[in-house]
Amino acid sequence: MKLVIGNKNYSSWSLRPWLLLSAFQVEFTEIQESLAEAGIKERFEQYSPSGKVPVLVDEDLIVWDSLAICEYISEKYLAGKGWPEEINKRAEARAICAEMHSSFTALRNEMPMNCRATRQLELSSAAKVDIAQIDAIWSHYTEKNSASGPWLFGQFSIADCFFAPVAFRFSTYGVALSEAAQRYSSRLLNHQNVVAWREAAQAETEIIPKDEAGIE
Ligand SMILES: N[C@@H](CCC(=O)N[C@@H](CS)C(=O)NCC(=O)O)C(=O)O
Repeated sequence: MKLVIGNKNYSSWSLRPWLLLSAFQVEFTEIQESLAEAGIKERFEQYSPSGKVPVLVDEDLIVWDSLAICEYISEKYLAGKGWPEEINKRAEARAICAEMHSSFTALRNEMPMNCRATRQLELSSAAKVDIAQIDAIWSHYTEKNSASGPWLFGQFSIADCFFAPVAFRFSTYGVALSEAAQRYSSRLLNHQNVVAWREAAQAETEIIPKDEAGIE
């Protein structure tokens, strides 16, 4: 099975399925395509009609879009363990992943994932609302599910994979969080596979100017 990803420093969507596969020790081959070099459309379309990464290639099956990829990995390789076991938790986990997938646009636009950088930014009020909402999600679910483990739904799940790129963003731009959200963010950033991703991102040299926001 192959997972096609972009630059680790910048590709927030790629991190999600990469982290799921890595954390659950599912064997896969990583193919990296540059988001900086010319010809993205042609290069990416050799893997999927979406012309975007990530893409999962499993024999003759092609799955694109990070959420669909994580769902497939969970069903095919994890016997559903990518999601919480209990139905209500599973519904909540899906809700916050869907929200992360479709919303928080101001945060996404103003704070591009840039793992290796430390930056200062003037944020819009819309981005501040997004940050407060994510802080509330992290605080609420870690507290509610703390009896079964330290992650959003106790055990590590797709929900944690979906918020790992946000933890990188908060770290890069020095975002102040509540105590509970900061504790969760630090835990996520210290997850061994997240550390491995950041180390690989730091070793990359390509620069994507539009994703270099803020001042050092
Ligand atoms: N909704 C998609 C978004 C994928 C996406 O936008 N990927 C970016 C890289 S992080 C990309 O391939 N950009 C290339 C382009 O848009 O030309 C997902 O969840 O996988």
